[in-house]
Amino acid sequence: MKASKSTPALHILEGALFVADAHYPHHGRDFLDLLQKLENGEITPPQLFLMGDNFDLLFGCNQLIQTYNSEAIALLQGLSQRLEIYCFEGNHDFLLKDIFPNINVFSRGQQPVIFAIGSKRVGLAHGDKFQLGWRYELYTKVVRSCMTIKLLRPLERWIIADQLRRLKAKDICRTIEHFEQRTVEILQHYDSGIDLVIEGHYHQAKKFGKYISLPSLACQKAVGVVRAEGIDFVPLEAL
Ligand SMILES: [Mn+2]
Repeated sequence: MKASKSTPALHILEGALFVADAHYPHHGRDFLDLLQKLENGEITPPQLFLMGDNFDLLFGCNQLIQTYNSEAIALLQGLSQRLEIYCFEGNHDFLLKDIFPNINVFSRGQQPVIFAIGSKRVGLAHGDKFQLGWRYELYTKVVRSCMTIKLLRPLERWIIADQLRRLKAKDICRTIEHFEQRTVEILQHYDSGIDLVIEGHYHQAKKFGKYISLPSLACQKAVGVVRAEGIDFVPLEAL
């Protein structure tokens, strides 16, 4: 699917904060700390972009999984009353619209979404949409369905505990070989009028031409901050 050429309606503001792939709580508590700093006014961005997989496992249509993330969920729900928040669902956190009624949530199917930074057209997505093959497509459609999740409810304790154990042990911070070549292929899914593509998912914290792979909060301990119609990678301690 190519990103549409329609005029962008949504603007990304100077100072907007991009947070991706925190994989909370299994790979550090930085996401929770960051939400607390937003809550107490230590950090005051004009907008917050959650680019996916900030929760290591969270989905709607189920109560049990929310109990593992209740602190961060409550903070986000509170923040969303007074801060403009956009959330791009990832492959670890999805079906989030009901959990966060005041956040602008974009499902995988709605991504990429075209925003504007000044005069630039910017495509935003979590990053798990392109270059993955039919098996992943099928898996993702089955798993990200409220009906599937409700049907599996009798097994929820076993499935969730097993998933959490597996995710906790996962090595998520790896440098991808030949990543630049992959970004060329990803960019082919966007129309040529796009000036910039910002994605998470790959945890690379690298820029190749129009393509920006955001830092992972878990791996690089950094976020993206919009400055001068571009995006800078800023270490957490420098925020
Ligand atoms: Mn991901």
